[in-house]
Amino acid sequence: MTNSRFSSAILATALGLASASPLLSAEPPKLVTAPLPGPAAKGNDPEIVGEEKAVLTSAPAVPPPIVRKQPTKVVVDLEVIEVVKRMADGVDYLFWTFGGDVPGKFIRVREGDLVEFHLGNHPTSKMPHNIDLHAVTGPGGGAASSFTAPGHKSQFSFKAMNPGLYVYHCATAPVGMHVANGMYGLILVEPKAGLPKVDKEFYVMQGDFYTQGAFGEEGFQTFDQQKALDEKPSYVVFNGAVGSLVGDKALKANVGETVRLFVGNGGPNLISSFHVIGEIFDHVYQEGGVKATQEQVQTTLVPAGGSAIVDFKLEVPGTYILVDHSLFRAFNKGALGMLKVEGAPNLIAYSGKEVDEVYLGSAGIAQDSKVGDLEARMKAAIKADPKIAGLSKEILMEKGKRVYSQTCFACHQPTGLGLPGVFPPLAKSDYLMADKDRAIRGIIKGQSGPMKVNGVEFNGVMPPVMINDEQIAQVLTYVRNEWGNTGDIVTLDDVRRVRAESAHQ
Ligand code: HEC
Ligand SMILES: [Cu+2]
Repeated sequence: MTNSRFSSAILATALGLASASPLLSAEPPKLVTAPLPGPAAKGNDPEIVGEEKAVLTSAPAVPPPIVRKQPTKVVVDLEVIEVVKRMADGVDYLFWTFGGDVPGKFIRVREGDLVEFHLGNHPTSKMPHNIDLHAVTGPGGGAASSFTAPGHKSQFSFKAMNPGLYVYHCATAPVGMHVANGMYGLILVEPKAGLPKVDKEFYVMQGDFYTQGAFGEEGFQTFDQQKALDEKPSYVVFNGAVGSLVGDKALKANVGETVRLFVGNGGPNLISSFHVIGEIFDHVYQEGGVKATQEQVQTTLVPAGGSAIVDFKLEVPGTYILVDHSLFRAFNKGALGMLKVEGAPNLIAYSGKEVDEVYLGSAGIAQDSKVGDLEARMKAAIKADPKIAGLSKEILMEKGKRVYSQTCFACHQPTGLGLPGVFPPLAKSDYLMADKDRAIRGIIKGQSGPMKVNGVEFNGVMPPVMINDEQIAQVLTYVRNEWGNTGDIVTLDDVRRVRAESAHQ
């Protein structure tokens, strides 16, 4: 029953996407059809004075507190971009991001502000995206008004009526997949009176990730729908990657300072038991509300699609470890960060030695070790040698997998099984395996008209795929040797020969 796991929503997106990607059709269709409402449509808000551009920051930075005493119009300009980035050392993933990083940019406005939101979707995106801000009062939280095709920009406005720390996320179908790929961030609507003054503020957001390979398995990793359905993540991390808050990238503060953490959880599935080893939260604003509802807290729950604000004064120098206290996530899946506190020892509060290595060394976090470093250098050296790179079928396969998961998977599905009646399967496809040259031609020139795959007729249109000859060789080597297929390598020469031949026809 492999196909039962593709909902009709996924089908709809796959179909929508087929026409939405600029790489797949000569002319990107206009998915945003209605003219966007101009300022006149917003209604006149007599409270609003002036206008400013929102300061947006990447985690762990937080925009400065708002000192303004009156509401204003705040223009937020946020760009969705799909980027391949490091998930762990030696492990890459195609993240879908709000602003280039996971989590998305931190947005800070004041209660009563009118937020004019501009959402761009980078032209290189393969997918349409939108944004649902939990801070918005209104159906969909902005989702319907912000649905944006690649290479387009949408605009909508909302009044930040309710103060609090809110999650925002993409809500384009399949929503779970967009969120699982990193499409979330935080927006703080500061209460009119502001939050109590602290010395340092940081942005920490947890997320669970589902890759085909197990934790730490090297290479480019693609999204695993089944693991996501089963809620069995291979990675649980803070700020989008294993080790994003350790070593040089640790949060830094000094003894005597009070630190506030804006903690979010993008999910899509897990609830976080957020804890800082060696500290007690002086205040917790549970679930990101504006009241400090608890004092002296060890661990606070952060729901998927929710947040918490915590603050604490630092009395003792040393390294404090941020974890999801579901501890296998921390020590085996990446949900671990550090806060390094400098200052004079406080022998009354705490007498003795503390050792980071106890927490990290045994956890096998490769990026902190010499071995990890040497391995990375060895890999770089091998990669740089074209003879080795070109000869290895495994490398071709790996590169092909990458092309596949950026270009073909949306139609033929991550499993290669296609969608019945719409996209033919590549897994165990007799049609694919029967004729190598025909497969190359199909990618260069596109294919349409009736064809029989494993005895089943398809009559659709596959537009020409705009990838270079090397990528064609890589992706065809991959699909002809994956999912139970066994074939030979498709070489660059094969592709060039077919291209030359078909140019004469
Ligand atoms: C926009 C959706 C779409 C994308 C993207 C796409 N294909 Fe297809 N593909 C199709 C459709 C539809 C057909 C069937 C065409 C027909 O019925 O004539 C097809 C047919 C095929 C076939 C022949 C039938 C079979 O199952 O063996 C192969 C091989 C193939 N595609 C490979 C690829 C590869 C490799 C990529 C990525 C480089 C790719 N496709 C990208 C939609 C797509
Ligand atoms: Cu999205």
